[in-house]
Amino acid sequence: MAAEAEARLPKAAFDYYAGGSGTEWTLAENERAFRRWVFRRRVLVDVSEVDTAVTVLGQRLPFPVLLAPVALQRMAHAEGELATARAAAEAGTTMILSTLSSTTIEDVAATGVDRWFQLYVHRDRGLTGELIDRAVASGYRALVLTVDTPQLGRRDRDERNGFLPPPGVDLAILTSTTGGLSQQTGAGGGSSLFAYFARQCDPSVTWADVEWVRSRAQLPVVLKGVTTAEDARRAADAGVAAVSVSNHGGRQLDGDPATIDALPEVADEVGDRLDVLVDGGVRRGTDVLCALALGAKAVLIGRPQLWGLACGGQAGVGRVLDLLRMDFTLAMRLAGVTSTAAIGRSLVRRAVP
Ligand code: FNR
Ligand code: LAC
Repeated sequence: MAAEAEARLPKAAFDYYAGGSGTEWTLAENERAFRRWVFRRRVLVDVSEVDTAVTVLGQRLPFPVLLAPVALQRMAHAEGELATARAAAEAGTTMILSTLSSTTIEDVAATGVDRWFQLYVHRDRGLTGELIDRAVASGYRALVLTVDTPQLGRRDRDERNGFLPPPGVDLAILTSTTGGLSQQTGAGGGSSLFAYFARQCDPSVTWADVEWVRSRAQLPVVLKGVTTAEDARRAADAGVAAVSVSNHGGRQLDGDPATIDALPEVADEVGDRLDVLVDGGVRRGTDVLCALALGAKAVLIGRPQLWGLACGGQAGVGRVLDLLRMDFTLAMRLAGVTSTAAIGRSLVRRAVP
């Protein structure tokens, strides 16, 4: 699907979606690392019925895949985030809407999808507080604070392309207040998003702000971008409801480990205190199975939803979710596990190099 999406999309849009930071080592490593884990499957288990459901933040999901926050989806398809939201609703899963989305908080809420809101703290705290209030008023169930992005990673593809969304697509939630991306041109012709982030988003965010977000929202807070036991413990102590082990799809610190390799230390540290999620490089049902075996409650997918969206709008995103669900069910059967609760560390081991 990635190849078909590449053929359909303008180069600058595809490069923004597909690309990573620096040498793109972490980007590639996220997918590659799954191949370094192998299964210890069991045999002669009655797998005629398998239960793929999980509970995340107290809510039952039919299978353990959520849609990661992904900015600017209207570059992939005219319906953008609305198509994604409708597909998520149909599949019964949760969509996490990005602060930098190309559709408003309220329009996505109107689809009725189960929804969380991803927050980028802006330098203007009044504006940031208003974003939180809008999400709360529109029925978003959780706030996802992304903590791996004090500044945007340097993405050479976007710099070279002078990345700017096409006319008519911009930061729908923020154009009226910050001017959005179209106001960022002129300064050297690099990535408009890099420039926006540097000007508008706040690199001084600390643990104290986690408490501010939590008290302002009165919603469960999810920290997205934790990769160490130390920060996971701190997150649990700060009272967050969940963390996502994430390196932002290899778009931030190049040299970050693959998230599937960082997952065990986080899950070991706090898996009994909060919901541990993981995102980065999940492409197959077997990747989902591996993530659950290493301690994740569920996974988030980023780029696969974009490829589905570019190839077929709502139906395309729906197809991606269907394929993952079928593939995960198959993987459970072939591994000899009948419920997600029974998936544990003994199901995997490191492959012999
Ligand atoms: C992202 N991601 C992201 N994360 C976030 O917290 N806020 C955002 O606005 C975005 N925007 C965004 C745009 C694009 C084009 C991509 C590819 C990613 C990161 C995303 O939520 C997730 O962490 C990764 O995409 C997961 O990796 P995979 O599934 O893409 O390999
Ligand atoms: C990105 C930002 C928007 O990764 O999170 O492009």
